[in-house]
Amino acid sequence: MIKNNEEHYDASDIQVLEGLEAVRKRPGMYIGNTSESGLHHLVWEIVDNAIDEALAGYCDDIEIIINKDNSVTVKDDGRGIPVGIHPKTGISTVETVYTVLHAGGKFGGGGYKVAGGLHGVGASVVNALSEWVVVTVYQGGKIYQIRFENGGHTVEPLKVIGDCDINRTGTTVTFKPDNKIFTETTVYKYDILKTRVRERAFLNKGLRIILCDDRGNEKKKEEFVYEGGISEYVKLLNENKTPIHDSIIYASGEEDNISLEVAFQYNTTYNTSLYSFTNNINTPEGGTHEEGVRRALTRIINNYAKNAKLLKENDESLTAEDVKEGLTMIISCKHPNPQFEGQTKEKLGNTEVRKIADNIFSECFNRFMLENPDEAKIIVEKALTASKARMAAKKARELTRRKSVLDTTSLPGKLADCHSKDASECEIFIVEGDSAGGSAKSGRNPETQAILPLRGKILNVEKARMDRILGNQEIRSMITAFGTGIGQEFDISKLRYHKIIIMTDADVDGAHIRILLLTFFYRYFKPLVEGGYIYAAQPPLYKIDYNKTEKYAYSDEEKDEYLASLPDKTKTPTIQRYKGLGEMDASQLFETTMDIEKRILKQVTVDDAMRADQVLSELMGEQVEPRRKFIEENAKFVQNLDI
Ligand code: 1YM
Repeated sequence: MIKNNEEHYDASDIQVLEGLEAVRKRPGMYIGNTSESGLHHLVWEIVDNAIDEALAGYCDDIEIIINKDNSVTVKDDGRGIPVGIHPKTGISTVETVYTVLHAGGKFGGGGYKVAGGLHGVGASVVNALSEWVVVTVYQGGKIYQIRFENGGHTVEPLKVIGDCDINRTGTTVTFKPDNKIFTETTVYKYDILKTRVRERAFLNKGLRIILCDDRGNEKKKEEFVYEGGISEYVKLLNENKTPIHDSIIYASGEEDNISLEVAFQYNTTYNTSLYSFTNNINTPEGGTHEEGVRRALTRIINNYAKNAKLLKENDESLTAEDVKEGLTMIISCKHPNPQFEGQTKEKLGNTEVRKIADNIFSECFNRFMLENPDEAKIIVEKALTASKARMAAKKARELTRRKSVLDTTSLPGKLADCHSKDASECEIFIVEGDSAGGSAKSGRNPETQAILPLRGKILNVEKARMDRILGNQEIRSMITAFGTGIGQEFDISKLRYHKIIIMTDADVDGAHIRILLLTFFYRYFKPLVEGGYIYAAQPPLYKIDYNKTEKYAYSDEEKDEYLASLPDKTKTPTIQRYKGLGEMDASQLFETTMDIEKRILKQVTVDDAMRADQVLSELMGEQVEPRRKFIEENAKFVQNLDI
């Protein structure tokens, strides 16, 4: 009954393979890239099919196993992918789902559902990019299996391989990513999978996902299930912050088949951690679900403030900016037909959602405010304080602008600027300390390299508002030197250097200054971080003199390797450990750390904005304990600059 590809190789099969071949030719179009994130993307495509089955109400448990050979197994206890012949393709539905591009749930025509990602195209994409895939289906008391190899070629068509309990149903998929496609790495990282697994468990209240790592001697196994859903997520995000009220406020509802859930709580910080999702997919650029909720949040807090006379008749209304200070919020929307917009398709575009989100959220939040006057007052007062600070910052900005401190025409005195005006070839070194700054100034290539020395530690922007930040001299120097302006005036086209290079000592203090700078850049110059303009210089840790040759080592391993490679140790090498940049003279500093030909630069990247936000608020925020833990664990030189 089930068609065997090898026996009946016809035109439609050729078409099928051409489809998968297209995926192999341009994998980036389907999974973003073929580096680490693309590799992990494969797992989500399979897991999301299982989650869809859970959302449809047929599946409770999902298990993900990283196997010893770095293949991944995903199991669910849903209905099992249909095994019958598909009317359009004439082959089993399982095989169709795994070999026909753009198949997925939709092609059944059965008004499919709330999946995100590739909307069911995923299975065939994973198959196309795998060395082999085995799909097992438990259905009607039988166990079916099919095997694909070498980018989606069916080598063993679907057949019954045994019997099972009639009540047992589900799908098990194992795939091994093809190392001809994933040339950079085929090794799965437990922590990357864990973050996303946990996120999906939060977003789907009650869903149980088990994650196992069968590699290594000690097997790992964790279970993720959150009966409290996104409210528990907010609780976790605020774990290292100090909430200003007890409740995690929760709103939910459904209108026209579109459902919305919101959970939030305010904390004492000045930052906003707002994450929105549509069909379990993160929408970092926001969209109509976010707009609706923000609009309602601002309106309700304003109305409450006016009614309670916390805001006087003639007072300026609270703005959306004011009510988001210290806000931790998750918005999760489920939509049968989401339209994603924007350059990276990370913004929800459906216009009808704005009103629906506003309605659902305002009804629930209004009720909360009326029923909990104590908490309502705390929330309003937080927004009022933010509003006052905003006005003070505006004044400070106007004042400083008049004094032309933020005016790019008068550069800070400490800046040794470069001659070139072509930003694309210009770089600025932000240097710790005046003495290293001096060496850098005399050692640099003045044509393209500018030096800005910083005195001492810069302000921790995580713990200060805009008005104080603008009052800080070191920060003002940077803003002026960069040329872009800050806040609403930010204009990336005015950036004066396409490389902003942090150059600090290779010690704990240096690491601290670097993280202070990164926090500042991330919070106030995010486009510079996202655009890849921020770098960290890597000065050497050791100078080794041996037999009249000098060698610089940038890590302990490199030093040890070099020492081990020395042929004759009758001569003793002299090892100098550099404690600070200031120990190098101008030419050494240039040669080891600044010379375009020889230096090592690390570009600062943000793979995961949400994690970066968490790490920064943990590290730089109010609570001391997480910071102490981090410094203890990272007291050496922080090697990995991905924040
Ligand atoms: C470990 C991966 O793929 N589970 C899964 C997939 C499907 C179904 C159940 C399913 C869906 C439907 C009906 C339906 C899929 N089916 C299809 C298609 N787990 C995993 N579990 N019956 C079963 O959507 O109507 C695509 S995915 F297209 F065949 F319906």
